Amino acid sequence: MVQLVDSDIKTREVLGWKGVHVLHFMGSSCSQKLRVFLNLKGIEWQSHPVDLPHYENMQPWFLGINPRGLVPVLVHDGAVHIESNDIIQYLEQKFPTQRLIPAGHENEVASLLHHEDDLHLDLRTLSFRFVFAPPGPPKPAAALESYIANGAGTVQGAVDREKQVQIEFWQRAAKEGFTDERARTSALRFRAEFDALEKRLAKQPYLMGDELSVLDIAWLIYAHRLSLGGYPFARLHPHVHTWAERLRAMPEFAKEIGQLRHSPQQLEAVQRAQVGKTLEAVAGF
Ligand SMILES: N[C@@H](CCC(=O)N[C@@H](CS)C(=O)NCC(=O)O)C(=O)O
Repeated sequence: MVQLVDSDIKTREVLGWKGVHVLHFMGSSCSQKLRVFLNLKGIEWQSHPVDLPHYENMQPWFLGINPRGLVPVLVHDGAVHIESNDIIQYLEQKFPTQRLIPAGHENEVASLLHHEDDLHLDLRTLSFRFVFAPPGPPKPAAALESYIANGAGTVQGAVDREKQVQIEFWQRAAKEGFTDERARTSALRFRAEFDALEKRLAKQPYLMGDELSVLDIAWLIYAHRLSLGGYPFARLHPHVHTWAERLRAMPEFAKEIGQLRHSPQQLEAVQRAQVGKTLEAVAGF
C-alpha cells in the first residue's frame, strides 16, 4: 500500500478532509478504473477533478498532495493514498461488501495488478500517439519545469525514483514524439497480454472465473483505450472483444468510459494525423 507520510505532503489542507475523497481526471485511464470500482462497490465519495490537459497536476498545489503528480489520489479521513491499484486494494479491505477481489486470492490479484501497472507507460505511448495525438510536445517546458521543481520529491519519506521516470518520459516525448518504433513495441506488448487473456476468456466469462473482479475492471479500461486508438480487438482477440462489449454495456462502466475528452475539432485532427499510420499499420497487425 502506498500511503504517504507526513513529510511527503505539503498541501496540508487535505489532512483535514473527512470521508472518501478522490482527486482524478475524467479521461484518465487510472481514474476511470478507480471510478468504475467505486461505482460497483457503491462507495460514496467526493470528487476533486484535476485538469490534466491544463497541467494542473504539475502545479505546486497538486504536487503537494501527490509528489508523483499523478492521478488518481485517494484521501480517506485525512490519509493520502496514491497508486490506483494500491488504492483499490486498500478500499477493498475497508469496504469488504460486494467483493471485487475474491477471498483467498489477494496476493495473486496484487501481483496481477502489479503486472498490469507495468504496462501503463505503453498505454500512455499508444494513447498519445493514436488517441490524443497532440500537435506539439505533450507537456510544455514551463509545466515540466514546475513539475521538476515542486512537491516533496519523496514517497514514504524516500527519494522517489518514479518521479524521475515520469520526467524522462515527458522529456523524451518532447524530443522525439511517439515514434513508430516505440508505438510498435508497446502495441506488441499488449498483443502478447491480450493473447493470454483471450485464452482465459475462451473458457470463462470473467478473467478470474465466474465472477467479475478488479482484473476485469483494470483490463477493460486498457482495452477500451486501445480500441479508441484503433486496436483491432474483434479480429485479433474475439473473446476479449465480446467480454469488453459486455462490460462496456454495464452502467457502472458506461458512465465512466463513455466520456472522451476530444472536441469534434480534436477528433478531426487525430484522424488527419493517422492517415496511413493507423495503429494497425504501424504495429503490423
Ligand atoms: N501507476 C500509477 C499511474 C498513474 C498515472 O500515470 N496517471 C496518469 C493518468 S492515467 C497521470 O496522472 N498522468 C499525468 C499526466 O498526464 O501529466 C497509478 O496506477 O496510479
